[in-house]
Amino acid sequence: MPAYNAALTLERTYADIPHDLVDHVILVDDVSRDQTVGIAQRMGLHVIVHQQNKGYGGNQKTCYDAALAEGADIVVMLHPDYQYDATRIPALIEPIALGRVDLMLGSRFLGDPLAGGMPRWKYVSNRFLTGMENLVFGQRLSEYHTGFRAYSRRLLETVPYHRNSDDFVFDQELIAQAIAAGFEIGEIAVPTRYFAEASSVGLRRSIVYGLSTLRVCARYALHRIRVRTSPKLTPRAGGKVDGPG
Ligand SMILES: Nc1nc2c(ncn2[C@@H]2O[C@H](COP(=O)(O)OP(=O)(O)OP(=O)(O)O)[C@@H](O)[C@H]2O)c(=O)[nH]1
Ligand SMILES: [Mg+2]
Repeated sequence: MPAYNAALTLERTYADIPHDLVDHVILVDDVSRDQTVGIAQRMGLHVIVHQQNKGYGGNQKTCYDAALAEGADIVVMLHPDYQYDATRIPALIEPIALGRVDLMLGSRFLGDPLAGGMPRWKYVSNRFLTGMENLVFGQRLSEYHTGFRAYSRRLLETVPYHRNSDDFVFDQELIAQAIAAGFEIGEIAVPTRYFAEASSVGLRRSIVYGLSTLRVCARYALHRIRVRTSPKLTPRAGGKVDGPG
């Protein structure tokens, strides 16, 4: 769980995690200004505290490093803001456990995001960016912008996620890396939940995020047609050697 000011929602989020299936829960705190760390420690989570605010992507880098160091076979990324339904973790990870795909996305767009309270402007921009990404990446996914994902160990060992942005676009860069490395992606439907504590990203940051996402698409396209090879999209040396299935 990449956490930033999650004190009001952390306990609820954690309570929904199926603990018979999930062996280990890591929370990385990105210098929250509230009681996130204290609450997480009291709950007995594996807590890592950043000394400096690194941003959402920087937070995930620490999360995945720690998860791999703990020996995780499958890593689930879950926002601690109770926006995503953690009871869906078994369905989310099943295709990875069965070896069918290496990346799973919990998609709000397979349901009714507007009914779940997604603001209309976010709905429209999500739709637009998802359409562009499908076109460029050659996929048919219903959304790329979810904060509920699962990765196989071999995916995280293969893609050079440390090279990614420390900001929100990290999520899009990781998907581009997965596709460039030839990994299969699957999705399941998850309910949309919007409420005050679950959403802090306003118009300005969303515009930056949208433009950065388009840049990820452009970089991917140039890489694919070999006009400009991108180190970000080149699998790590010493990573997976046998090629994705
Ligand atoms: N590290 C870090 N994390 C942040 C920051 N701002 C938000 N986050 C985290 O990023 C995640 C997404 O931010 P949210 O505010 O939930 O975004 P949202 O408004 O729900 O986004 P949408 O689902 O697109 O509406 C949450 O888990 C936050 O805790 C930040 O400045 N630094
Ligand atoms: Mg949120």
